Amino acid sequence: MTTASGFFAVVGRPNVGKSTLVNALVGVKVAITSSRPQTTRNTIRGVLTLSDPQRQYVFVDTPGLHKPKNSLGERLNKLVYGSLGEADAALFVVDATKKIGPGDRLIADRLKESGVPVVVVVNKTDIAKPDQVIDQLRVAGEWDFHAYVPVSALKEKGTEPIIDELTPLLTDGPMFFPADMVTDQPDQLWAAELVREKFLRRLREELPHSLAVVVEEIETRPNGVVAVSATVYVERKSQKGIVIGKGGVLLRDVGTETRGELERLFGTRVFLDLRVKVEADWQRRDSALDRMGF
Ligand SMILES: Nc1nc2c(ncn2[C@@H]2O[C@H](COP(=O)(O)OP(=O)(O)OP(=O)(O)O)[C@@H](O)[C@H]2O)c(=O)[nH]1
Ligand SMILES: [Mg+2]
Repeated sequence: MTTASGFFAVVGRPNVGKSTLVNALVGVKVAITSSRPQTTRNTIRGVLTLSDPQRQYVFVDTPGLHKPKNSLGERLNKLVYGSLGEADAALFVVDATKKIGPGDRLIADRLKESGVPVVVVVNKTDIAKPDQVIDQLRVAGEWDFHAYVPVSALKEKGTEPIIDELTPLLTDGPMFFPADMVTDQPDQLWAAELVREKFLRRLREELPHSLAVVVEEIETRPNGVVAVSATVYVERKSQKGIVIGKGGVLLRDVGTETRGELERLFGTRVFLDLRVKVEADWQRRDSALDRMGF
């Protein structure tokens, strides 16, 4: 029996819905999402395996491309363009409710240079006016890319035509992942992402950018409980109190919510130990970024 597979990089500006789209395409939550720009900080592979004929689509979620303000931003942008090197095609996500601007045009140019086929995904059609969607398709149409698909990633509407566009771009050959695997992200990274997601959804303004979460250990105890120890890093002492919250309420709520999600994932009781530490200006310091795994 022949099988086919392909790697598809999902790129675009911050907050356009790339991670939401990857989750919708895979059918399982494999990437965290939030209304804060620059939620995604690494490449995350989400895998969709279909049968008759057996074929595998590997979607590579990437950080939003933006003008870098620090070392972290520079590293993230490099990571995105690097992901194009191994991609069979790119999904270029644009927000239907925001006019196409210089940020999108820059990405379009880089995609042209890369030579990979590009499917432009016009997202958030559920909240856009029909005229906005038509306008967006017309303006983006000038780039003359491989295909254009309007979708609502949030409502999981319109994703089927994306798959149809990608199928002819698959290459015959072995599948990269077992058929029941939806991501290759290790539990340790996923647990850290879930903690960060809960903070992103609760914190305002600039603080979300200052947060990083590292899970040091996941250990299954003899009684079956999974013990997870994680450190939440902030950049300044003043931020520590905000992250902990009045009387420790914020930290506790984030812990409870993350624990619930991890218990559903692992199918067993979870003990989550969350600590908060200051790592001064970590977003600018290469040594700190190395240590934190960026
Ligand atoms: N209404 C609506 N909201 C959406 C849709 N897709 C994504 N969103 C929302 O847009 C926000 C950003 O979504 P993400 O998927 O985190 O965006 P992203 O492009 O991955 O963002 P970064 O990782 O920061 O680059 C979240 O609040 C999503 O719920 C959509 O189709 N419709
Ligand atoms: Mg994202």
